[in-house]
Amino acid sequence: MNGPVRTTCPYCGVGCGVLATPDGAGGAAIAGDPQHPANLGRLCSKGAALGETLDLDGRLLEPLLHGQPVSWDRALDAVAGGFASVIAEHGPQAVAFYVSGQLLNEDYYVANKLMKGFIGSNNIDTNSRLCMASSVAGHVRAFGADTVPGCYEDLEQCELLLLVGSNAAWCHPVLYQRIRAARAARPGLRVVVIDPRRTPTCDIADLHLPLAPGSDVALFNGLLVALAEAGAVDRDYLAAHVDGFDAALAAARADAPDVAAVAAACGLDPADVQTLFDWFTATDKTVTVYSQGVNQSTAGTDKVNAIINCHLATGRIGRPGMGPLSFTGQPNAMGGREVGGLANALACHLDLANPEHRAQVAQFWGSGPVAHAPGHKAVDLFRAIKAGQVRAVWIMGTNPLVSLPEADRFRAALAGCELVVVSDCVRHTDTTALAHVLLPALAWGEKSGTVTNSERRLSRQRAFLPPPGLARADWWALCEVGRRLGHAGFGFADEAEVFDEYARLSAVAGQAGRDFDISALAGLGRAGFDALEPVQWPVNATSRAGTPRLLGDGRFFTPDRRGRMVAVTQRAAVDQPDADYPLLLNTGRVRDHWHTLTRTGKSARLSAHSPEPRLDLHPEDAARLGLETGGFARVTSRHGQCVVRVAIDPGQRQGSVFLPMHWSHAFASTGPADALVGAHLDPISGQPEFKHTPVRVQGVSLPWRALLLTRSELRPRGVDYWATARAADCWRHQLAASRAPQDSAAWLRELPGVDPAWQWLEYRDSAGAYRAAALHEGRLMLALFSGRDVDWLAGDWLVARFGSELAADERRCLLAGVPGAGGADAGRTVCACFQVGINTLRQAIAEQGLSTPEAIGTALKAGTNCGSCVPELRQLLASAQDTRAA
Ligand SMILES: Nc1nc2c(c(=O)[nH]1)N[C@H]1C(S)=C(S)[C@@H](COP(=O)(O)OP(=O)(O)OC[C@H]3O[C@@H](n4cnc5c(=O)[nH]c(N)nc54)[C@H](O)[C@@H]3O)O[C@H]1N2
Ligand SMILES: Nc1nc2c(c(=O)[nH]1)N[C@H]1C(S)=C(S)[C@@H](COP(=O)(O)OP(=O)(O)OC[C@H]3O[C@@H](n4cnc5c(=O)[nH]c(N)nc54)[C@H](O)[C@@H]3O)O[C@H]1N2
Ligand code: SF4
Ligand SMILES: [Mo]
Repeated sequence: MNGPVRTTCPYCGVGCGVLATPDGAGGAAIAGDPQHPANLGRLCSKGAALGETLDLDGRLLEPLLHGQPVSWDRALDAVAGGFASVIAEHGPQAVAFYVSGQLLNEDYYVANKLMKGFIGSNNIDTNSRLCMASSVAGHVRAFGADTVPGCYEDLEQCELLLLVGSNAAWCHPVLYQRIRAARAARPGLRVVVIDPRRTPTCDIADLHLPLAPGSDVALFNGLLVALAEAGAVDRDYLAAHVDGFDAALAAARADAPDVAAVAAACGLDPADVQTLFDWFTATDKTVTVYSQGVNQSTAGTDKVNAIINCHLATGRIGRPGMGPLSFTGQPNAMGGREVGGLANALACHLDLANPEHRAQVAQFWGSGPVAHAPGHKAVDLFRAIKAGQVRAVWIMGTNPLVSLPEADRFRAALAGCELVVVSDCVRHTDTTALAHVLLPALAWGEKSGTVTNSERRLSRQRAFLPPPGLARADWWALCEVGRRLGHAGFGFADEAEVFDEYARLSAVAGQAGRDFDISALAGLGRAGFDALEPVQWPVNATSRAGTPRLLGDGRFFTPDRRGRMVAVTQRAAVDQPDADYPLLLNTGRVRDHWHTLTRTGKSARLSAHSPEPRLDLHPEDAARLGLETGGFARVTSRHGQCVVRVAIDPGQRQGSVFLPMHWSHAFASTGPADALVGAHLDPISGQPEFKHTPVRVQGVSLPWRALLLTRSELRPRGVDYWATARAADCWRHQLAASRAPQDSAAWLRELPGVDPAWQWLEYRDSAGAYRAAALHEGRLMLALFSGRDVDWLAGDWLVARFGSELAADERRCLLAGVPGAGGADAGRTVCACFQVGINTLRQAIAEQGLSTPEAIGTALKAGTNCGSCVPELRQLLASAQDTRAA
């Protein structure tokens, strides 16, 4: 047994330190790193389950050319040859890279250098365009650079914390836990959540403002007016450091003159608006956190500046416990911004529009001139592919056919592209299906390099597993293609050398007066790189230990070093509901899944919390549409449609429905939520509007329901609806159809991977129920429960039967549809760490009279490890109380 390797979690932008202890058999024990400043030992449910995602099932382990295994040499020759011929015929603008915030800084750096320096086009963009672009654009407008002023400690040191368009309880859980702990220790810390939905994050909120979708600019403009009227504006600070106050205030006044106007524009209770304004006015130590409810909007950049305006006007920026703080999404969303992975950015926060900066970078690289025109931004890049302007694309570390708006339209575009290269760790995704060349990448645990989190902290991801099969690092594949294209400057021996060059280039940026400067990390050598401790940039000659906060001295990164307030006006979203599409589709995340399910979908524990996609809607909308929890609806937008399970959720805002972004064609017949979402972009940042799609929702009758469990993975067919989730030792499929298969027994035997020669047990009744189980060598291979009365969530006891050989009495119980002795159905998992189901919880609450999450913890352990389920425990307690009261 080896000792623990200190590394960093590959999921969200919190960037938690992880201790991984390899077990010598391809797995590892996972624990939080008590010494990492981001998490101080904590992990959330996803981080804690990392050990379950390390196996090689479904991995891409060799290069494929048109689906056939080939050597790396042949695959790389094909990539380089294909790119070279397109460039020769159509010029460098006809090729592109589409990369990802899940790459390491070293991968990102090399990709950017190859495209911008040597291929000579700026056609490299990243999925961070879908994620952080509005924050970047807002920062640049206000600060002159993409500067994140604050740090995580500010969340604990403030007295007022606004969470705007952030469901941190589920999406940045360890920061949420830190806030919760700080609030418990210091009841003076007030929390306000600004989100159209009542999310689990509201569990710690002193005030929740369920604003009308897209109305954030009006709210913060109203706040600016209120600050001015209350005399809370810091005139001395503005005079010394910031321009634009008068224009910003005038725009705000025109928009949101008083509380009544704000309440009307935002659909809020005026008293709640007043409370927010009073608290903000009275509290110096205020932090405003924002995330995708702000960024993913056609007014995203304006929303960011409306928020920053209020901090600039009060001088609350870059000081302990004060400032705007955008939570980054992916593990290296921040790093991608730093290396210049966006089509309109240059490396190291140098300015692409500045000819001197471009010349300095080209000189450092020894490359040809860097093109001055920005490249295609994500959505425009896929439009350019559709239009035949971009003919060769290399997609790396992202699954755009699930995550881009108008996903189905772009699927058709990619299908028509001359050369599609995809680097991924996973063999089958919606995007790898269209690759001409597939390159096997190292996954977390195997790859090595650095990532940067939401507070500008660089941490090492360290390898603790050997590279499997022929998988190689992404930076290596990029270098090999660079060399094959005949370019010097790609002879890096390892990732430490890449990092060293990156750190040296940042010295050029530092000397040019830019904020990003990690020059003190140049010259570390391999050993120093391996020993690198987490550190916040800038880290240079004057701040060798790193920099927790920036901008506190009132010096910004504009040419005159003054900050800018930006006049912004509330704008209606481009696509508005109408009689045909009367509801608004909001999309986002669930607690235990990550993006397109390629990783969390491997974990039974994580899949148990949300085993299938579901459409959440408000009880009154549901009643009007005649929909019930567990039923089905067709959701139709101007771009696409899907059939999905329905769940009634009083936390939805009336008129809004919510669908998670995670499910792809690989996991459910529903397909990606993004097939429905229109590609409307923020005019400044180019970020798409993911949270504001007009839709129509209609009930669909699928009375035939089935729960199918299979030992091996399969994609059910011949039904109207299916969703597949990993379970312990089997796969679990929820099925539904408008009517039963004509011959259920035959249909079942014809499913892929099912062997009619297995030993079959079958049961039919007069009401149309059909149940079947198939055994092979004493083991359960498949079980099906179908009929009108099948509870769509039941079956945990049946799943457990796949774990061992079946005893004779268990065989009898199988088709009875009830658990055998000692096996109550725990129901859908609520606590992922201790596998506590909703039925178990409800029963214990009722029978033992439990009334607090702590009492539940004592009785069942639920909620006592990562704490991610505590908001749901509280909801269960509240609904139990309602039941008792009724
Ligand atoms: N569990 C989990 N965690 C994750 C991820 C994951 O896939 N799964 N992904 C990571 C990534 S890449 C990202 S970017 C982050 C995203 O983290 P978040 O931004 O916190 O997550 P989302 O669910 O996308 O959206 C946040 C909230 O915005 C609200 N919202 C919608 N419209 C509006 C509006 O007009 N105004 C306001 N104020 N709010 C609005 C939504 O109701 C939603 O609750 O999460 C990261 N963490
Ligand atoms: N409707 C809707 N759509 C959205 C959003 C939303 O809120 N609503 N959110 C948007 C946001 S914020 C984001 S960040 C995107 C995320 O969307 P994507 O980036 O498309 O989603 P992932 O599933 O994370 O895709 C990452 C892929 O890279 C692979 N991978 C992981 N690590 C590596 C590596 O080191 N190298 C290589 N080569 N491959 C690797 C994984 O196997 C996976 O296939 O989705 C966006 N789309
Ligand atoms: S909070 Fe984010 S970084 Fe930390 S363990 Fe959870 S997913 Fe990983
Ligand atoms: Mo993201």
